[in-house]
Amino acid sequence: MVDEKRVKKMLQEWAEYGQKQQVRRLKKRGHKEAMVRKKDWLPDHDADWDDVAAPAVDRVVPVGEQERRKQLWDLAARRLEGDAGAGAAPVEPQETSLPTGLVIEVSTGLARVEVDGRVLLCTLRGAFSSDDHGYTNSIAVGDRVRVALGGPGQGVIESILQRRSVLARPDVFAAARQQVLVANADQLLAVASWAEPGFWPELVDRYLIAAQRYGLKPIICLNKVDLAVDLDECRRRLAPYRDLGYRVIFTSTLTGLGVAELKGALAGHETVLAGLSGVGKSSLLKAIQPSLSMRVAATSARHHEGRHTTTQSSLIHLDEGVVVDTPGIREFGLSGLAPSELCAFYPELAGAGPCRFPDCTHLHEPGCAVLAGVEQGSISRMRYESYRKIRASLKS
Ligand SMILES: Nc1nc2c(ncn2[C@@H]2O[C@H](COP(=O)(O)OP(=O)(O)OP(=O)(O)O)[C@@H](O)[C@H]2O)c(=O)[nH]1
Ligand SMILES: [Mg+2]
Ligand SMILES: [Zn+2]
Repeated sequence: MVDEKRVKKMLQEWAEYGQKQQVRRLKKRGHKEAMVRKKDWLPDHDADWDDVAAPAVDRVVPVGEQERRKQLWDLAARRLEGDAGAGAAPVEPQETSLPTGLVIEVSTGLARVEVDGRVLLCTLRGAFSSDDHGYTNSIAVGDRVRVALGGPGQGVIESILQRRSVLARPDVFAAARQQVLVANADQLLAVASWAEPGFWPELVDRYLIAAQRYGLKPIICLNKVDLAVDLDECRRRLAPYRDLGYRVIFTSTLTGLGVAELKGALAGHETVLAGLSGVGKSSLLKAIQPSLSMRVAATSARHHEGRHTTTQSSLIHLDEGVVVDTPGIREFGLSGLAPSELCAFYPELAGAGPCRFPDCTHLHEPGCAVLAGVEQGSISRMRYESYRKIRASLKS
């Protein structure tokens, strides 16, 4: 039996601990502290603890986040139930002798870490400061960490192993700094759908650019091809990507088309799934591996409500390979990119030949080889239009 009181107390202590650490860190940086609401991480909002003065770490949470946290808590409680009695002995934080774990989910100050096949709810050793590495968060999904085992189902992250890659985006609350979304991935699967929501080349291009900047191998997946007149219609639309050498996989979770090919592409890799809400990322994972318990939007009309089914990045094991299902996000990957640098990420534009002006923006100049290429049809108008839109969105 799970001891509700004990779990509640534990989570409360952790939340308080996390806040104190944050206060200390901010004080160090000389921040003025703002009063905040009670931590909404706490499972019980009526929990009687003081509304202490603490910095505003308690941020506005996205739609569905409350529910997700509740689920996380329920899960934590269930895990504790399962692990109760295992009586894991505390281990001395002797760095190298500590077991290594894989971070599968992160929430403010807490992480779920897989260690030897068990999932532990872990706090972060206070010594971690995000000041040390320039990111606003210390740990991310996909991180390999050393964990000191605590009570049943609990642990403390003592250190983070070196990352082979980082996928980041500007922090929503501190635009000058970056937030690590996923650590250690090697592939990025840009998932789009033919319809509901319709194919959006600009977003695919943003993902391709992000993949290149962060050293991930890009793959494009066009899902819901069952909604197209025929497959040729889809092939024609995506031809510019295939011509550039990108791998494009056409799928339908309804007909099963392309699911085996996608499964093969994910095997042996750690892949970040990126795509608008509703394109079918979770559905594809379920099609690849029916045993997964993914949350899938109930109806295909769901995306019109702007509600996200997947609200936070989480790491999922496939029989072969690992994927990180990210919520429908589009901001990542382009921070710090200057407008003049964008062209380099469009090989067909960069290689169009010399323009009359060496600093040509390829937007309006006379004697522009890119504009000429678009007119002649040697450069895809779809790609060029997305170049214009993305360029307009970049800060010079
Ligand atoms: N017609 C059609 N519908 C699909 C296909 N794949 C998924 N859907 C539907 O699309 C809707 C959204 O699917 P999800 O898998 O929840 O989408 P998601 O990308 O995970 O969305 P978020 O979690 O919000 O980012 C669901 O109603 C699915 O049933 C497909 O191949 N064809
Ligand atoms: Mg999803
Ligand atoms: Zn030009």
